[in-house]
Amino acid sequence: MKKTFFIADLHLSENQPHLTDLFVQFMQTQAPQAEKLYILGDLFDFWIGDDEQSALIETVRQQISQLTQQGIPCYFIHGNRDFLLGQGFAKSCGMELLPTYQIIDLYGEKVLICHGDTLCTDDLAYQQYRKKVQQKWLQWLFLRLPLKVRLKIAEKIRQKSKTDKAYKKVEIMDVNQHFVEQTMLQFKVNILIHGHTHKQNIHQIPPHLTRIVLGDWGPTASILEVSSNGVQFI
Ligand code: LP5
Ligand code: MN
Repeated sequence: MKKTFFIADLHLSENQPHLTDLFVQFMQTQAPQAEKLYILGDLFDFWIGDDEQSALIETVRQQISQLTQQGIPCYFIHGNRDFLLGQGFAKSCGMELLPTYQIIDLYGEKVLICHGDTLCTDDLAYQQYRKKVQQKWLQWLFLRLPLKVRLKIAEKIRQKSKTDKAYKKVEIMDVNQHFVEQTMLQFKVNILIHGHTHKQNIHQIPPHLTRIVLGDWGPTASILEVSSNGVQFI
C-alpha cells in the first residue's frame, strides 16, 4: 500500500543527540517504505546558513541523500527556526524546497500543507518579528556576516523569544481559528496539515474541514502516515 509521511518540529541540535538518533532510525526503517516524505519545518533547532558545518548537519544531509537516491522524494517547508535553510543544503541532498503554503494531491484529496507559524495571527509580536526577518535584503546581509556573529545574533533572538514566550498566553501562541478557516477557503481545500504548535491532533471543524497538527519530537517521534486508507499517527 502506498503511503506518505509527514514530520515537523524535530528541532535537531548537537545538544540533543537522542533526537538525531530517532531521526536516523526513522530514515533507515520507516521512511524508505513511503512514496514521499514531507518535512514541514523546524527540522533543525536553528539554521544560520548553508555554510555552517557540523557532524549533525552532515548526518542529516546523508540521511536525506540516501532516501532521495532511493527515488523517494523529500520535500521541505521552512519553519520559523530554519527559514534560512537554502538551495545549497537542499540540492546537496536532493531535497525540494516548497513555498510557505503548498497544495498537494494526497490519494485523490487536495490538501494544504504549511509549517503553521503563519496561522498564529494572534501572536502579534511574533508576526511583526517574522515580517522583519523574512525581508530578503536583511537575510542577504545576515548571511554575509561571519558565522560567529550570526550565531551570536541567533542566540540573542532565541533568548528574547524564550523570555517573551513566558509572558504570552497559551491561546495566543495557537492558530487563529478564523484565519485557518479563511485560509482553507482561499486555497479551496478541506484538509490542512501543519506543525509548529506541537499540539498533535486531528481536528474536525464542522461541517467538513479537517486540520491535522503534527507533534514535535521528544522521547518519541511524531510521524503522520497518510494512505488511501486514511490518516494515522505512528
Ligand atoms: O520556536 P519557538 O516555538 O520557540 O517560538 C516561536 C517564536 N520564536 C521564534 C524565534 C526562534 O525560536 C529562534 C530563531 C532563530 C533564528 C536563527 C536565524 C535568525 C536570523 C535572522 C536573519 C534575518 O520564531 C515565538 C512565538 C512562538 O513560536 C509561538 O508561535 O511566540 O516568537 C517570539 O517569541 C518572537 C518574539 O515575540 C519577538 C522576538 C523579537 C526579536 C528581535 C530581533 C530583531 C531582528 C534582528 C534581525 C537581525
Ligand atoms: Mn515552529
